[in-house]
Amino acid sequence: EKQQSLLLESAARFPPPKGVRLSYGTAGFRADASLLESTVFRVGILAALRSLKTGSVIGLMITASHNKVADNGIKVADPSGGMLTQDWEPFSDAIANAPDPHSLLQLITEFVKKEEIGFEGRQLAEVLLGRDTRPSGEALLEAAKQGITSIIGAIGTDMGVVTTPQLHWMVRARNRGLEASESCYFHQLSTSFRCLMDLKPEEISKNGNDATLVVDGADGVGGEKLEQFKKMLTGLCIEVRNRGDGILNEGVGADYVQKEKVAPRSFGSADAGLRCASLDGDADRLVYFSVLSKKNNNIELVDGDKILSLFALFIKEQLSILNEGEGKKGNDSYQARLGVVQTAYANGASTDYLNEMGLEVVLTPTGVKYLHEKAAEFDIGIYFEANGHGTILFSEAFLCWLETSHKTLLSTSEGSAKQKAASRLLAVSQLINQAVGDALSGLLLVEVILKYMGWSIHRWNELYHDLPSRQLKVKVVDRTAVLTANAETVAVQPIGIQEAINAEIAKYPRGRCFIRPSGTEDVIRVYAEATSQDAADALASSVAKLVD
Ligand code: NG1
Ligand code: ZN
Repeated sequence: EKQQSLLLESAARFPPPKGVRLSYGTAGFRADASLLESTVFRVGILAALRSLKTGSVIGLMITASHNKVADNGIKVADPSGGMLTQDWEPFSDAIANAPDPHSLLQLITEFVKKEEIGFEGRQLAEVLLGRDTRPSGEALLEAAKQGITSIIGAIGTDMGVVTTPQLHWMVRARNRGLEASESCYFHQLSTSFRCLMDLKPEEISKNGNDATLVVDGADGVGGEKLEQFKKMLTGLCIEVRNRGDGILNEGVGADYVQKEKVAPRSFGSADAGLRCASLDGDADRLVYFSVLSKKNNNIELVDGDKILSLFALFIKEQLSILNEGEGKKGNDSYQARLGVVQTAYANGASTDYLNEMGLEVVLTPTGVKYLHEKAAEFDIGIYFEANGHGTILFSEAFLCWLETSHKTLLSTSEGSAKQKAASRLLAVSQLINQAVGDALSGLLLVEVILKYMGWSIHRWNELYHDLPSRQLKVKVVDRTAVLTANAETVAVQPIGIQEAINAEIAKYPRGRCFIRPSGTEDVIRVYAEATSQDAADALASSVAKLVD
């Protein structure tokens, strides 16, 4: 009773915008910030319910990532620190679009019953809240808080301005009984980074790549945090540009750099040859690049696929050091299953390269929620979207084995190659964010591996040569008219469109092309690949015409 009137009363303060339909999409709700108050309020309710249901801390992040500054959005972090379970997405869509407080209350009542959520008001539900640097963030965070507290017994804890991965990390930490503060996050990352730096081969430490890393902060939260964090990092020199003086994501950031393949604002030919990296607006994406000397603004792009390849190479090497000579005995050895997960946007050359390495490569639909889920099936699962979102997941079973054998190695053969390999893998599992893709932790791992290999960014980029590709977006009246299958590589609707696409692909040697509806924007995306840039461009634009 009391609960019902509290919900009705607070919902009345957040009427939904008229004539707008919102959907949870690839990564939570996103729209122009002015449309989002009621949605964010309602997702606050959902988060409180999720916390009651799971008996764990839940996270809410207010961000629109790489989208323009006027947009905003909200993502939910589940108890593990990962994305909200997909089972709850239909409910989130339904409540976001409920026309009035009464229909909202009805949806909630039905759902609470169906999910058997205890509602005595005695349990304590807690939601950690974070936001990026968008000016609309503060008001939206307040709306989310009001949603949370309209469930009796639920509280919202404001973690302030944080990166998306920091918030996910904090949720995971809290649910493991650890302290969830920014300083703990920085401490864990810097300690494991230091450990990996100390474990690099001696002969390499002298001729490695010691030049400064120049980072584009996308004028968002990531640049700010890195500027603060870099003081805690020894052995790595970082210069952060685009730290928030310019407009967020405008001509800057990982999305811009990866899609346009040009240098971001404040980078130019004077930086030619330097090792540079770019974060996105909420610092969950990372790409590297190097400005080419001759033509201004042209870059050599080192994208998520290549970060994935570098990580896979390093992990595979450590695993084979660990397993050396263990094959036949089989007593103490553990055949760790190493797998990599990509989407259809992965450059074909990267998939070939990973296959040649003998790795198991799995393809999933776009969206970290799908990649993460797949990667979690391996002992060590590495996933990356081409756009730079990804991480490495370690299974509990493998970590447990690794810790035990590391202890044994320390007592029997301290300083041996095997002991060092085990230390490195343990440090990687501490450094790389286990909750979600994290540009800051990914950046530190890239840096340490480059040092370990003694590689420059150019040497790294030479791992394989990207096939020329082109991405286009086509504005359509109804993007839901396109339905896909086989990890989005085939369009099954509208009927006949795939045949027409195939006919275009057939005109180009090594041509590959697919279309899919975006989950974050009102567009159909077209991706094409071929042996020359002209061919990739032509293939993309002829398929874009089919969609239009
Ligand atoms: P959509 O709009 O569904 O293509 C985009 C990215 C995803 C993912 C999400 C969430 C591409 C082609 N798509 O999704 O990979 O990062 O945004 O941010 O880059
Ligand atoms: Zn992002």
